[in-house]
Amino acid sequence: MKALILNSGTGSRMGDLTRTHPKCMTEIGGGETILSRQLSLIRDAGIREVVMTTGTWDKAIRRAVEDTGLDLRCTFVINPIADKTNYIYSMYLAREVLADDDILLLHGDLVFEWRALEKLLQEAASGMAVSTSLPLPDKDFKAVIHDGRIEKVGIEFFEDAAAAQPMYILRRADMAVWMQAIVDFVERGETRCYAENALNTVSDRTTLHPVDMGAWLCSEIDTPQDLETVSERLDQVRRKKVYMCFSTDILHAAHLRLIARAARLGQVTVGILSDEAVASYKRFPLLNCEERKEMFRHVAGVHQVVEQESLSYRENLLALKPDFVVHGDNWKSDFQKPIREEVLSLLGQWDGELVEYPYTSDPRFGALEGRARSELALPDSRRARLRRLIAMKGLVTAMEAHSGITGLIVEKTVVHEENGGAHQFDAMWISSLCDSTAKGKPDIELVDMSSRFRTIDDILEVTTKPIIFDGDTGGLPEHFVYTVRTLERMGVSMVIIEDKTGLKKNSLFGTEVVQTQDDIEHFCEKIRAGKRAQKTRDFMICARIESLILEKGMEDALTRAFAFVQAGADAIMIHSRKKDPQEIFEFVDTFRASDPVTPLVVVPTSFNTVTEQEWKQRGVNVVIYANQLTRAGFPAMQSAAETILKAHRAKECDDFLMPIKDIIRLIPEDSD
Ligand code: SPV
Ligand code: MG
Repeated sequence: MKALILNSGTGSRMGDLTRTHPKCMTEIGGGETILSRQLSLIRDAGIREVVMTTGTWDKAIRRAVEDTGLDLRCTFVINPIADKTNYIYSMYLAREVLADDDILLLHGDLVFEWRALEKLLQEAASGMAVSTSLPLPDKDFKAVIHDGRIEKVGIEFFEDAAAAQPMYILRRADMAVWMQAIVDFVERGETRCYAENALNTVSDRTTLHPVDMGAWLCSEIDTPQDLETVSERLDQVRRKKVYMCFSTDILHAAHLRLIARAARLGQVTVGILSDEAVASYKRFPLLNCEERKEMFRHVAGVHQVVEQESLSYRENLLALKPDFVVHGDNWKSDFQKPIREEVLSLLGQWDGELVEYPYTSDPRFGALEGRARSELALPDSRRARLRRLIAMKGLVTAMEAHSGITGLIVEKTVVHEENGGAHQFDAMWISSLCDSTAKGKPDIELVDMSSRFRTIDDILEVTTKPIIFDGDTGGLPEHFVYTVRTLERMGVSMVIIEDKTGLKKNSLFGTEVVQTQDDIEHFCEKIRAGKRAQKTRDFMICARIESLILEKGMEDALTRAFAFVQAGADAIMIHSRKKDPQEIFEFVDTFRASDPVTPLVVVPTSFNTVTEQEWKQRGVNVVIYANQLTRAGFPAMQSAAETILKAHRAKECDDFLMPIKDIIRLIPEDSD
C-alpha cells in the first residue's frame, strides 16, 4: 500500500500563517506539524511508501519530509501549474506511481486521530471517511450514501448525504477506475475541478464505502480559526489516558508495535505485573519487577510506568480511570477471559473503551520464550530461585517428583481460578520415599547417592523449577560434604537432612520401628561441615527435626531447632505424623516467637487439612507435598494391570487411561 498526500495547494485562506511555509508545515502543537503528524501516523500504520504531490513549495516540503527522519520512501510529483489547476491535475501527473497498488489518499491539510486512520485501513473494500453524527457542512465535502455505498462526493450534495473528509482507502481496482476517469477529464481540459467530479462519473463501478468516524477528530485546516479548533481537539486527544499491562521480560517488535499504536490513543501508562503475579501463571521472570519497569520506562511512547500487583487490573484502573485499555485480542478466549470481563465492566463505569489488537503469534517470539525457559534451567539461575521465591512470596509450595515425567507434571500443571487468577507449584521435592518406591525399594537409604543424583538429573533435564532434595540423614559428615558440592553444582536449591542416625526408616512409621535420633552436637557438626563445603551463597541446608515423630517432646524439638540454626542451618523442617496439626502449630508459634526469620518447612502428609494460606499466616515458608503423585499414580497402574488380567485384553481400561496424544503434548519433542 502507498499513501498519496496532496500538497500542491497554496493554502491562501490561512493568511499570514502560510506566507513563509506551505500549509502542511503549520504547527499543530505537541512538536508536530500537519505533515509530520500525517507521516508518523502513516508510518505507525505500517505504510512505508508515500507519493506526495507538491507545487510552489516543493523544496520546502521535501526538506520537511527529510527532517521527520522517518524511514519512508517518498516520491515527489511536482505540479508545475498548481496555481492554475486543482489536485485532479496533480493526481493525473502521479498516475504512473499510483498504478497497481492500494492507495491511502489524504489531503495535505487533514488532521485526524489515530483511530480514524486505523478504522479506515480496516475497511476491506474501498472507503472514505464520513461522519454521520456531525452536521452537514455548507462548503465542505459531503458524500451521498445509498445502500452502504458512496455514490457521489462533492460540496453541492445535501440529500442522503453525510459530512465527508478527503481521506480514502482505495483498493487498486477502484483506484484504477477513478484514475481512468481523471485521465479522461484532464485530457478533455477539465483541470480546475475536484478529482471527485471524475469519481462521481464512475462511482457505480467502484465499491466505495462510508467509514463513519462519528465525532472523532478528522478535519481539514483551511483557516486560522480551523487551526485553533483542531489544535485544541488534538491536545485533548493527546491527553487521553491509555493503560496497558505487561508481564514480559523480553521486549520484541510486537510489544513495541502495540505500544506505538497505544501511544497514538493518548498518554500511555504501562502497568508492570509484579513478580509474584507473573510467576503465578507463567514462569519466574528473568528480570525482576523493578528491572522490567526500568526497561519499559525507556520505551518510546510510554508516558509512565507503574506496578500492577495482581493479574486483575482493578486496582490500577480505579486509580487511573483511563479512557482506553489496550490489549491483544488473545485474551478473549484464553484463561484471561474473566480478567477481560472485569476490565470491561470497570471501563463501563466511566465510559472507557477497550481497544484490542490482533495477537501476534510469530513462532520466533515463541522461540524467545523457549530461550528464557532454558535460561531458568541453568544451575546458577535455578539454584538461586528458591531463596528469591521465599523472599518474594513468603510461602512456597513444592510437589514431589521422582522422574522426568513427574517433574514435567509439577512443572506444567497450572490451575486457573474463576476470577482469572492462576496457581502452580513453585518447586519440586525429590523425596527419598518416592525415589525408592519408584525403584521398588524400601526407604532406608538403600538407593545410593549416585542413583539419587541420576533421578535429579532426569528431572533437571526437562524442567526449570527449583529443587529441594531429600538427603535422608546426610550420611557421615565426611560423605555429606561431597553430596552438598554435587547438589550445588547440579543447581539444586536446598538439601534437607534429618537428625537421625543408624538405619534410617521412613518417619511415617514413627515409633513402630526402631529409629535412633542423632545427638545434637554430632548433627550440628554435620551441618557445619556442609556449610563449609558449599561454594555459593544460594544453596540452603535445612535441618529436619524428628523429635515429634519419635515422641521426644516439644522442648527437645525446639532445643534442637535453635541449636541447628546456631550451627548454620538455613532452614528448619519440623515433622509430625499426627493428623492433628496442633503440635506443629505449637512448634511454629514458639519458634517464631524467638526467631522470626529462619525459614520453616512443613510436610503436611498426615496433618493435611491446613490450607496454604493458614500455613503462611502462621509463619511457615515452605509446604512440601511429599508423596501425592506417587500415591496417585501407583494405584492407577495397579488397577490397569488388574483390569487387563481380568478381561484378557486392554479395551476395558481404556476409559481411565491418559490418551497418547496428551502424553505427546506433555512431552514436546524439541529441546525447549
Ligand atoms: C520423604 O518424602 O521421603 C520424606 C517425607 O522424607 S516423609 O515421608 O514424610 O518422611
Ligand atoms: Mg525421606
